[in-house]
Formats: sequence, structure tokens, C-alpha cells
Amino acid sequence: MNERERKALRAWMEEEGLRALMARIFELGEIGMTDADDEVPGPRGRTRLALDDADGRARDRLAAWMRELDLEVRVDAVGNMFGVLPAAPGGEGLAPLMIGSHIDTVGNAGPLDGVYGVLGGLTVLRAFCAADALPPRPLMVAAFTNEEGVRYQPDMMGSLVYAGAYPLEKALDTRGIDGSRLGDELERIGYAGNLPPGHVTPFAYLELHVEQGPVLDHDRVRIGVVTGVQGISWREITVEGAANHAGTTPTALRHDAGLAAARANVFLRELAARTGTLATVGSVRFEPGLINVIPSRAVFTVDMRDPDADRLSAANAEFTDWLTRLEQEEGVRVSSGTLVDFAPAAFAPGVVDRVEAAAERLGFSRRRMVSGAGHDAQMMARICPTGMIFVPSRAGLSHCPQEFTGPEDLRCGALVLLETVLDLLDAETA
Ligand code: HGY
Ligand code: MN
Ligand code: MN
Repeated sequence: MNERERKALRAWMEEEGLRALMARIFELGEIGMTDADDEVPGPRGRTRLALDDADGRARDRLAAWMRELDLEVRVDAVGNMFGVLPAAPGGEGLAPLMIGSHIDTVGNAGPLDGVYGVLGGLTVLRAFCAADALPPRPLMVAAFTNEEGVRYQPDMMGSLVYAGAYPLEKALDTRGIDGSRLGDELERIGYAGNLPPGHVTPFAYLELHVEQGPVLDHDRVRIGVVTGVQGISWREITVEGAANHAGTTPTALRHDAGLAAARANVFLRELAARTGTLATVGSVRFEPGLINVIPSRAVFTVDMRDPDADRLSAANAEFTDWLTRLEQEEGVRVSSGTLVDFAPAAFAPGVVDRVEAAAERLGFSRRRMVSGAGHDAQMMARICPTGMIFVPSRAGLSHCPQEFTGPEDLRCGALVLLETVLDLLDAETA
């Protein structure tokens, strides 16, 4: 990229791009809005679970924005969406630089998780269109299917399939927590594409994202230079006890699946406090789930995270051993299924260094850090040089309507993204 083009791109980003980015974040955030709850004052959330109607409408809006720029819109067989800006003459055959994230959400989510990265990437492509500049290699913006893994597990499914680490057919046959089949839902919302996942291996992959944790906000640092993502383990535990009358069954004779699940949650908190591995029981359901019946069955999920792979597997092994003791003590049967087992991912030093250099050149405070949350970048790091840029999350809040990042922080993140893209486009290797 010559200096004139660089200047034009930066000028457009500053004068128009950032305002347009904010407007589109707001617009996409309106899709899937949850009803206001008068009892609970504060911001409203939105819910766009993977491939539900709201996710479909958000995809339609994103595709329309891509088409407005005359980008080539691609959809692959697991519903991953791409907008492609062609290269300047001579660069057509080069591997593309990809900027991506996701637009599906958890339930009652904030406006930024995933969306900021997809629309930040789209804004970079928009800058090229506005400046009438063609990049030396193709530029792609990506929105991966089912990053959140709330309706269908595992999470980061679209990028995992794209990276060739999860079979397409298995993904399409996945049953959601609502009993739906993922492939049927893709068809229903019109995003069952025909491109094979992984149709092109990027030259490099960049993801702009809110931190979703407290570190940058607490230390008042503008930019997170992300060096990698911690390991993730998701398990579903089923406890089979014995239903009985809540009023007539002496405590000593109970085989209470509900109590067993509660004891497991308490054990996991003690384990986390002792080892540093994070542990969360995010969902629990009892059967029959009635006020005067001792639960015969409890099904609960366990989310464990650790940047240290050995420590994560040791924590998992200790929990598994403890479950055996729980069976004996409570007279219940316990079974466990693995939903996710992702090793920690390290990002490419060449990309991480360029993110850091871009933030430094722009004069933004910055620090290197590992991501606590999972991201599509964790999967893309398996197939190409990858890096992430973080901006602060107010009070570290995310996966809730209170998720907020100030406009100045959003601006800095988008400027670092553009600078890093420009550096990578001029590089022979990432
Ligand atoms: O679970 C995660 O960390 C991501 O939000 N899917
Ligand atoms: Mn995300
Ligand atoms: Mn998320």
C-alpha cells in the first residue's frame, strides 16, 4: 500500500468509518431485542441463538451491507458467511487476509460480543471501497456460525469446521438443546451454503473483540495485544438418584440427585479456589422438578478453563475422581459426557508483534494478555497465523445486557485493526 492510499484509508476511518461502525453496531443490536423488563431497570439485551430467526435476520442484514459494497458474498456448507474484496491486479491468486468473528449471541446478550469484530472488519473493507483502493491481496470479512455454542455444542463450531477439526456432517446432525437439528435450521433460515468449509486458507486471520473481562478496564489500558486463548473443557454430568416423597423419606435414606448436583457445584468452587482453574456450573435441570418430590435425576453442565493445559486436565481428573466418591456417599449413579475439549491456543508472534506495533504507533496504551473467553481465532490459529485485538469491557461485564465499551475505546480498537491490516498486507509472510 503506498503512503497516499494509507493516508486516505486512515482519513476515511477517522472521519466516517468510526461513526458508521457505531451506527451499525447499534442497528445489529436491535435484532433479537429481548422485551424490556420493568422489574429490572437497565439496558435491554438481545438474543440471537445460532440459526434462530433473529440470527437469520442479522445474517440478512450483514449480507445486505456486504452487497452494498459490491463484495462477493460467500456462504459455506456450515453457514459461515464471507464478504470478499478482490485484490489489485496481480494479487488475485494470493491467499486472502481474513478479519472475522461472529454475530450469534448468548441469551439476553450485550451488543458487542462478536459483532464488534465482524463490523470492525466490514468497516475496514468499506474504507478500501471509499478510498477506491484495492488491497495487494484479497481481503475477507467473516462471520462464523455458532460461535457461542449455547443452542448447539461445541462452541466455535463454524470456525472449528472451517479449520478442518470437526466433521461437517457431525456439525449438521448436531441436536440443539431445543431438539432441533442444526442442518435443518441452516436450511430454514437460508444459509446452507454450497462452499466446502475451509475453502480458502487465509494468509492471516485477525479478530477484533471486547475483552469480556476486567483486566484492561481495571488497569485503564486501551488495547489488549492478545497472545493466545486459554483451554476450555465443557462437560455434561447426569446424576441418577431415586425419586421419593419429600415428606416421608428420612434424610439418611435419600438418594437425592439434586443434592448431589449441588455438592458437585460446591466441590468445583473449592477446586477452582485451590488450583486457579476456573469452573462454572452454568445450567442445571432436575427431574421431575416438582416441589414435593426428591429429584430422581439432575443434569448439569461444567465449564472449566485454564491457560495451562496440564492444570486443566488435572482439575478435570480430580473432579472425575470426586464424582466416584459422590456416587458412593449419596447412593447415586453419575455419568459424564464431554462437549468441548479445546487446548490452549498460542497466536502467531508475527501477528501479535504487528498488533503491538500498530498500537504503539498510534500512541495507545497496550498490554499483552491471554484471552479468558473462547474465540473463533482459537480455531483459526490451527490453520493460519492468527492474532486478536482487545478493547476494554466496562467493569469486565459481558454475556449480559450491561456489556459496554466506550466509543473512544471502540475507536482505538478499529484504528489498530486498520493499521495491523495495512502492515500485514505489505508483508510477504505474516
Ligand atoms: O464460551 C466462550 O468463551 C465463547 O463466548 N463462546
Ligand atoms: Mn465472542
Ligand atoms: Mn461470547
